[in-house]
Amino acid sequence: AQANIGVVGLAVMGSNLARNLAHHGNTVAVYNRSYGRTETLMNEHGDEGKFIPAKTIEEFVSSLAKPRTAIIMVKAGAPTDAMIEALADAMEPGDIIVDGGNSYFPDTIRREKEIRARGLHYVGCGISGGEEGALNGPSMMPGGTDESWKTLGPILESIAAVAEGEPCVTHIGHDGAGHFVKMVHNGIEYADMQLIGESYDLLRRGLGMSAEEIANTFDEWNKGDLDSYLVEITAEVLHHVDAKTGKPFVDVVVDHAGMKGTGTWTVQTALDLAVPVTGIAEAVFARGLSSMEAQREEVKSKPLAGPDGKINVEDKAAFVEAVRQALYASKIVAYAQGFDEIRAGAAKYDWNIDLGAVARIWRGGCIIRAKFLNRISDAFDSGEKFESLLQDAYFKAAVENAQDAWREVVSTAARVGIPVPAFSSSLSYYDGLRSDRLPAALIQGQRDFFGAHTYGRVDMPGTFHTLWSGDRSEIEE
Ligand code: NBP
Repeated sequence: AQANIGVVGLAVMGSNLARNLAHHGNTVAVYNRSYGRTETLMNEHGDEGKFIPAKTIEEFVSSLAKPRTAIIMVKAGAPTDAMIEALADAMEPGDIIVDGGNSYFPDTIRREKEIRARGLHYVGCGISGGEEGALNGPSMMPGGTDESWKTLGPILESIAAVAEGEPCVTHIGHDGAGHFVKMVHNGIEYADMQLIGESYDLLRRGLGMSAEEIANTFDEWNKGDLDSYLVEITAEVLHHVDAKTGKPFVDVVVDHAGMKGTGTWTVQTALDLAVPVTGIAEAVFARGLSSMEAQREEVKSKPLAGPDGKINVEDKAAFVEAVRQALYASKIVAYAQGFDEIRAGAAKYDWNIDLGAVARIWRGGCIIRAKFLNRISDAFDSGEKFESLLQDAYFKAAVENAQDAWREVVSTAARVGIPVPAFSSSLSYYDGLRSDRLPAALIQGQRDFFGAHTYGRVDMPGTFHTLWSGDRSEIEE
């Protein structure tokens, strides 16, 4: 029997994806650079479905039915390039190469062009959900040609997570669109995690609640508007007790947050597109600050003065509720910003991206899956016209209702000295958007003064410059 799909790279992600494909009736050709991994997969899981193991790339390609479709799940960067090259050499025009790794979307755009020139299809496909998702149903964001989607779509739909009866996969757009959207997904994930972290800090350091009490609070929050995978696992992490010391697990973990680059890419790309993704940027910077070991060590020996972080409130429960509301409002802003970035990327790279569909495929399988994504897809699908998600009736009301609590939390945090960069930058963004006049007018004046950069006037069309070093009369450019 010939395989209808192949997987190249059988480390944790690839082998789980191959098993998921086999569980859903696909015949899966499998290949790994070192045959040991292929043998392990066959020995441990070979009886779970139909696999065709291959020792060489040529054997792998010849076991695939046409159009041959292969998903690459190897280390990002040079290994991915090497496998693409090997597959393209062995395949024929019309065949489909899928990169399921976390590739940087400009690389995907470049590779797609090169592979297309050789008559093959190249699909950059973002896959979210980690190991568990790969095995039991990820959320997938494929790019590539419409023609490749005809073959690949049904295969991916067979293994995707299902949310409200719909598979969590859609054809995002051409060339790098899928990896672009996956990148922004990860950026939003950074913001969401940072916001949850700030909430925890306010409750733990600020209110003096125990890890267990906060775990219970997150369990409660997970039943309402904040119902999401990240809030759920936050509660689990906080409930967990370290077996070695009997202390809360969170207290024995070194407080340096790691990162692999997708958050940084999201912010770099947003800077290029001039889209203010402040929540995501602050989340990336906060991870950076946490890992500035030398500076933080220096402060331990030579403290920088400030308040002690204790929040003294009479009604603790009311403050906990205020934090919940601040978290929800800030989260709405972070998602609104993420979707702004997707919209701007689509405009720049000429992708036709259905934002409602993006929200729908994020409802299951992926790390940012959350009930609230239904609200986002409803907003985009409603046909209502808005530039910012914050103008959608539901989100507008949600943020307006939460804003007193949000302001209270941000000002309290500033007063007692607890850092809330994502909460406060999201609030500033909201106020920036609300402002009738911004100090950008003054900045235009400064720019015109030192660099003759010109400015527009509020009362007439045109471009103007003031002769600052002359008689200060105004000239029209
Ligand atoms: P790794 O990223 O750890 O890569 C290991 C695989 O790459 C092995 O199959 C290895 O083959 C292969 N490989 C390497 Br390394 N260099 C190679 C080369 N020059 N030629 C051919 N194969 C090579 O695996 P992973 O954690 O399963 O992730 C796979 C992809 O999925 C990555 O791009 C990752 O970013 C992405 N991803 C991971 C997650 C996650 O939760 N882990 C989630 C979403 C996406 P060998 O066995 O012969 O060494």
